[in-house]
Amino acid sequence: MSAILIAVEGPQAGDWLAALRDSAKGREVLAWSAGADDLSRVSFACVWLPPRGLLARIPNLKAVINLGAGADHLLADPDLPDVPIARAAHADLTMRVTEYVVLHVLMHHRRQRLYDGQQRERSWRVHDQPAASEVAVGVMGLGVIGAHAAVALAGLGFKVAGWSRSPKTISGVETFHGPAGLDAFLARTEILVCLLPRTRDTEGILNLALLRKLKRDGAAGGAFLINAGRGALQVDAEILAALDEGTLAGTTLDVFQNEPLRVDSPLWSHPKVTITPHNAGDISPRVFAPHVIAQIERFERGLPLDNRIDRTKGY
Ligand code: NDP
Ligand code: OXD
Repeated sequence: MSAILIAVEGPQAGDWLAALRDSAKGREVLAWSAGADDLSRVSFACVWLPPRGLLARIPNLKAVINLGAGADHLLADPDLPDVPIARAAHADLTMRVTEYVVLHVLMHHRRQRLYDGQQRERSWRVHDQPAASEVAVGVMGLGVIGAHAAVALAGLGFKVAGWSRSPKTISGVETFHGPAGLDAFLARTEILVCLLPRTRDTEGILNLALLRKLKRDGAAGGAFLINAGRGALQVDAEILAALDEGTLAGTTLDVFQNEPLRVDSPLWSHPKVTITPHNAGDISPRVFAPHVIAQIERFERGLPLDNRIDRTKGY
């Protein structure tokens, strides 16, 4: 049986190796290390943020499994071999990101940052609280995760819309698509949730001009941004400008241009910014590893990979 190479950057590397070895039914699973030279036994690579050029060094590579949802890092490798690439799309990951989105939409909706500040001052003051049904949430990206998050938010009673590249029909969610649908989507949105992939078309999309198109005079009392898509979608300086001029009343950012976020970034200390360390959704290696092995077995039987990346679309 052909071997699997695993190359994972980050704290989950050991968990991925153990989980894939446990699921591999005796198949050889090699952990990549900088000194590894004989990669000729490898047919499949399971990767998260692998070093540039690594995949090109595997002479008999048949397919790549990206162990995260977004494959932008892989696609940016100029030496990426021309083999099929699948990405992680699984209920475990979808639910984790949905939890994150619901948590932060509710945090802004229920003004939790305001009440946290009051608690520090031992101040007992109640503020007006609109119902969810009065507040318009908009989800950019209606893929596996965005569509699920949109439906969950609609289930809480919010007025939910979504924006995608191609037209969609989702029960309980108003849908917009394409560049032509963007302004109308923004004009009705008070809490904007971004779950877009990073592509040539989406880089820098969360800029001041776009944020100024959001609805500020709605029941939420201002416009809010939650970005759990990719850091390259947001222009940090313009987000800060939007906060300072009142275009945004608050933001939650999980992803950044450069991760980890630099210690001297002004985002850390801005009173209207909530920061999390790209943890909206880390898929569980134990849960996903059996699916990775099943994908590989199906592929060896001649079936196509599920959740294959379309290189022309860039996601
Ligand atoms: P999908 O590929 O399933 O969905 C992507 C969505 O974005 C689709 O609806 C697609 O439209 C839409 N889209 C892409 N390009 C454009 C565009 N130019 N204009 C409008 N819409 C566009 O991805 P997932 O839902 O699985 O994941 C989305 C992203 O979330 C990932 O790429 C990743 O960057 C991020 N992510 C972040 C995590 C975190 O921990 N912060 C965890 C998991 C994911 P269409 O449906 O028409 O193709
Ligand atoms: C991602 C992930 O794409 O964690 O960010 O899956």
